[in-house]
Amino acid sequence: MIMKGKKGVILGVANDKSIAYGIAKACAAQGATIAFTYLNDALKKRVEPIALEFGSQNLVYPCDVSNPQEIKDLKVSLEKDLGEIDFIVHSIAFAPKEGLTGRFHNISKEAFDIAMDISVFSLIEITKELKPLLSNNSSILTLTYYGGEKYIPNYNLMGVAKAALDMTTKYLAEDLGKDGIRVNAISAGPIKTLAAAGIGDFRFMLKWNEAHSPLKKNVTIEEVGNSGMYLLSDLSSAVTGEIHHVDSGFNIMG
Ligand code: 0WD
Repeated sequence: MIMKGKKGVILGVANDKSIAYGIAKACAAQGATIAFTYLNDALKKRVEPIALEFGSQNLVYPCDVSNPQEIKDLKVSLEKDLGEIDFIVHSIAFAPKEGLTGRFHNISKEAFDIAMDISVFSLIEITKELKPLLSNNSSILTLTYYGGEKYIPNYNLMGVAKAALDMTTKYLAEDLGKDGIRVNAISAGPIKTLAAAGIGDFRFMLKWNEAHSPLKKNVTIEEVGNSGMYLLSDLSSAVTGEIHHVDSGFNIMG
């Protein structure tokens, strides 16, 4: 029971295909207490049964990260219901459709601002608001993708956002290390989820990854979940600022 006694919050479960669900499953199996958030009422109906599955039916809160007040309210709820927490999972990203298809130079400022706000700045804001609750042996985890390191067809605006998220992870890690807070990212290989459905020709991405990775397979949310659990647990107590690839090794290929 590696996570026994650890309490935390997971943001970004949309359904049981979400990467955040895989992380919750791995953490719950190792004894963690997990609070969940949902984006809106439509997703609330999906997240509540998932919370129940992990015995967290009283730990489900709304949080649209584009609304600063909802992040502040989340802090108040977590403080009341959990007190001190040991981990945060940020598994959230969004870009308007125009940012994930077509010619890159046509992206509007409005789309750019939305993608950066929801996919990058939210990690900083959540960290700032929830920091008073974090123990001095805690861990923050976000989810990124290789399209922030190298060109990937159609990933476009989200690639720029992930590059910013990768550096945000590193600057946060340096800043928060002195407070006993580690900050890491998992760079997951492509997985068919709701968010992935928005990316043009995603099926090709899956096939390409499978064919060109050393392990010759795509990754599952269980595999990302297990690696996530490691980064949230004391097993990774000397690891921070890391972009940990869980991608069947795809990123090493030339
Ligand atoms: O191939 C993939 N699926 C990969 C995903 C490969 C590598 C990384 N990732 C990343 C994504 O970019 C994202 O950061 O993993 C993270 C989780 O994505 P996911 O598990 O693939 O997708 P999904 O199950 O859709 O969860 C993302 C959720 C949203 O779902 P929808 O589909 O409704 O956008 O992020 C949440 C929402 O639940 N989200 C928000 N949460 C709070 N406030 C907001 C928001 N404003 N916007 C989206």
